[in-house]
Amino acid sequence: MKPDFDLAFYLAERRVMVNKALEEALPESHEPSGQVVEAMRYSLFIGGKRLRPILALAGAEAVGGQAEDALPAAVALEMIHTSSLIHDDLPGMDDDDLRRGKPSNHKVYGEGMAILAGDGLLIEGLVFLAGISLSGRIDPLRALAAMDVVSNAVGHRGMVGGQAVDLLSEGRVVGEDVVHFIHTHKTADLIAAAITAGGILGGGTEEQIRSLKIFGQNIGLAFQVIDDILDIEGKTVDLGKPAGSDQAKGKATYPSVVGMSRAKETAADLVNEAHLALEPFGSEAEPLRVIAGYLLTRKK
Ligand code: GRG
Repeated sequence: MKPDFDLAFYLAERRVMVNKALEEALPESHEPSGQVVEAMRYSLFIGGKRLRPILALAGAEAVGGQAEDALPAAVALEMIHTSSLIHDDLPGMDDDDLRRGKPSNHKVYGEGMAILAGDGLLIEGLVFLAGISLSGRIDPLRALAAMDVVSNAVGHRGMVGGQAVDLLSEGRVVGEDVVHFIHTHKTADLIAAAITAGGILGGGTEEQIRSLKIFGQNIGLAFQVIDDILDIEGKTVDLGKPAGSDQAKGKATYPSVVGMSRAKETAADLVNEAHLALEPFGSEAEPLRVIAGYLLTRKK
């Protein structure tokens, strides 16, 4: 690790960049439909670590590109991620009242408007991805490839599929293979897509993009395993969502299937694998290396 790399400073600076781009991307609306935009903005701006957009920017930098090359994709990723959080909290899904430390979207705007806010953010994310091709700044084939990577990670081959198996597994005894499937698709696919899309938009070679994908799949899975661990060992005030809710709902998680100590070992092994994937990269990939290490110690 570069001794002078300050992760807290890097993350804070990147959050400012992402939040400014999000504010420009989704301003308040005074149209008759303004309330759905208000609901979209509510969940987008009440908090959030901005992990996926920051990873996209870091992916572009890792291959020698500019963070700005990946900024519209970063905006899209945060919108899509936030849409999934809104839908995840709905009574028909996880039925959670708290998200990002504030009442869930449907608790403020009602179920119908929350469904629309999620739909609106999902589609707006795709609008931003399509806009990359149209901007003329990026090679259109690379822009299309980034859109392909992200949209595949969100649909039934990715997040939607993982969430479906998550729902089907609630209250049932399942094996490690099923939890692995859920976590890979519900969470890791979008995280891997963020880093891969960043690499594509930053001008990475095929080999670099392949390595970034492996890195992303490993830290994405580690992220969800740690999320499971934090649900047991973390505090609601840090998490911004109710601690202990996985157990209360009979969710399939790593600690429930392999035990807490193996879950922790698994997370550490995955982060090691992720670091190995970055071996061919130089100091440009330092932010990704340091973020991977930070995931193991995060409290929220
Ligand atoms: C495509 C709209 C849409 C829905 C797909 C509801 C659903 C189907 C999927 C839910 C996926 C989901 C919520 C997975 C959990 C991923 C996860 C660990 C979220 C928490 O991410 P953090 O900690 O949250 O990065 P912040 O708030 O910091 O952004």
